[in-house]
Amino acid sequence: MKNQWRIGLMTIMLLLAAPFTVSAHTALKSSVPAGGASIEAPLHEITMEFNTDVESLSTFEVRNARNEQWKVTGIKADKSKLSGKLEQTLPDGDYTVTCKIVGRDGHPVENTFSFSVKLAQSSADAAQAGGSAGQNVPTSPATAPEESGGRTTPIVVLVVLLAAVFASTVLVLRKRKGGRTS
Ligand SMILES: [Cu+2]
Repeated sequence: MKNQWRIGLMTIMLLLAAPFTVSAHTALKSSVPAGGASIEAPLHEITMEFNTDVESLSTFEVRNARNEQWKVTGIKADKSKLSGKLEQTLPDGDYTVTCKIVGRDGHPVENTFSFSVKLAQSSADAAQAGGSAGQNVPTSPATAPEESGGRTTPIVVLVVLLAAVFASTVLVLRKRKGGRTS
């Protein structure tokens, strides 16, 4: 019987190790502007911070609600940061940033976040003057599936497994206390 417990515990330990390898993937930690933010001042740069270093192949794109792509220049990866400059001031509207990064482990990962622009009236006029001059740079068709739920699954699995480990430990201790040899 003792061996069975040992094998059971070892299996659980191995299963516990699995979620950690999954969560080691590079993921978006924070951004400027933040996801869901409403921007009131003209935006010149977008910066993303990841939980690991990112490779220089990493890139991102900005699209408005009509899926029109806005030009971003000077995209660069610096350690765990990815940034790029906006060539034109974004006029009022909703925007989605899709970053395609290559993490430290070489895995390509895609992250998406959205923000909206609501400029004050005076600067909005200036933005429109600059923005209407050919902002659309359609380079590739929109095939950016969102991958938002990817990180929650390992956590759920982890919690369930921790509960299982706890339960089995309690059972073992109880059996030992009772002095029974099952
Ligand atoms: Cu990975």
